[in-house]
Amino acid sequence: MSRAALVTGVTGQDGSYLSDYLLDNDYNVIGLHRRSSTNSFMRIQHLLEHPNFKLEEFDITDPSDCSRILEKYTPDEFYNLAAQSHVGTSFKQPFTTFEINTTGVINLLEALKARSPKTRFYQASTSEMFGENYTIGNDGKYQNEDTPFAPQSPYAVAKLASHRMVQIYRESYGLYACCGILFNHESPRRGENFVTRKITKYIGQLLNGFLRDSHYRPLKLGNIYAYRDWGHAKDFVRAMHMMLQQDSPEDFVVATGSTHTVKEFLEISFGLFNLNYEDYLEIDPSLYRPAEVDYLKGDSTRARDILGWEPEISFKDLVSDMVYSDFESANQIARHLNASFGGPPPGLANV
Ligand code: NAP
Ligand code: F7E
Repeated sequence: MSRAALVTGVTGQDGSYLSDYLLDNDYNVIGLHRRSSTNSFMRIQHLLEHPNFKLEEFDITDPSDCSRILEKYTPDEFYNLAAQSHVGTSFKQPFTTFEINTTGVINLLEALKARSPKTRFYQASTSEMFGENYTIGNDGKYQNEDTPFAPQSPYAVAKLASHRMVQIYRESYGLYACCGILFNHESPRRGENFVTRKITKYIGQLLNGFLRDSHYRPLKLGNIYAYRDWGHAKDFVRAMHMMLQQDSPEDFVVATGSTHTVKEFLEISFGLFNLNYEDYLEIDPSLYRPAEVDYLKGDSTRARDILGWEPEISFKDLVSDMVYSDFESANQIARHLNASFGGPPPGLANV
């Protein structure tokens, strides 16, 4: 019989890829999304007619909604991917960030305990919890399950609080609940205000004539010297699923083990078209964060040994997947404008 999985954050990057993956593996997927006055289904448009996919309105900040949904479905697996996931925004909206990323998780844990204690629960924890901390080994600096946490943004503190709450509910009430400490993962479905997608979207617009002449604007970024361990979201959702298939629940670091600066991402992505990013970049100090995480490089030896997880998509392939996808999207819009208006794209600054 097919297993049932509930996925919060289904309209987000990971929720959409995880749904694809679970449906390919014969699950019934119930995607939980918050009500919106506009269409937020862009990333799951292709799933809306799938016979094993269903949507339910849901808000993690409402405890009664968490109880209702778990009582209604008592699913085999529950993936909590809902979050205010932007680190920069968390400095401006610390209360909202806590409400969603911490209180919301407690709402779910309480509902699981009362309504569906046999459900296997996955929590989306993050490498941001390490903050400035790292361990020094033979291959230099890295973070793994033994590296102490030192969060330095409201986002990271909120995620660390929920991370610990999941462990407490696991240890105190015997829930099958675990946390994936995931390092950055990106894709063509990445939100447009994360640095990788901001860069690739800019390149797509530039190459398709949207930034010509009086419509030119530079690419404005903040700190380009931060190191991130960037993987592909498609690889990372497989690890989430693997974590819920173990005999007993455990937390795992999931990372590629390679790290690159934002500057390297710029060099490689612009370099694919023989462009020099320095001709387009403007550093905007207003985009610096009040506190920055300078260096992330994950060691996922435990995930590789115990789960058998390996990333399959390299950093270079990730960058080109994102760049060519944004090139193609901008190109389609340009072609449509050409066909409709009989001329070149009218230099829209922000399509
Ligand atoms: P994302 O694209 O920003 O998606 C976040 C999702 O959460 C969206 O579907 C959003 O819905 C939903 N959401 C926000 N507030 C909600 C609420 N009150 N009730 C119900 N749903 C709500 O994030 P992502 O990149 O897919 O990341 C998935 C999870 O992994 C997040 O928890 C994130 O913090 C964590 N994480 C991500 C990374 C990464 O590199 N991507 C790394 C480590 C951990 P709307 O569409 O309505 O906004
Ligand atoms: O920033 C720098 C910025 O916002 C990466 C989330 O998924 O991964 C993500 O958090 C780096 C930082 O991702 C801009 O200062 C420079 O050093 O793409 P980001 P993040 O903060 O690493 C973790 C693991 C999560 O859990 C989060 O949910 O790039 N940077 N200039 C910029 N960043 C942004 N967003 N915009 C800029 O203009």
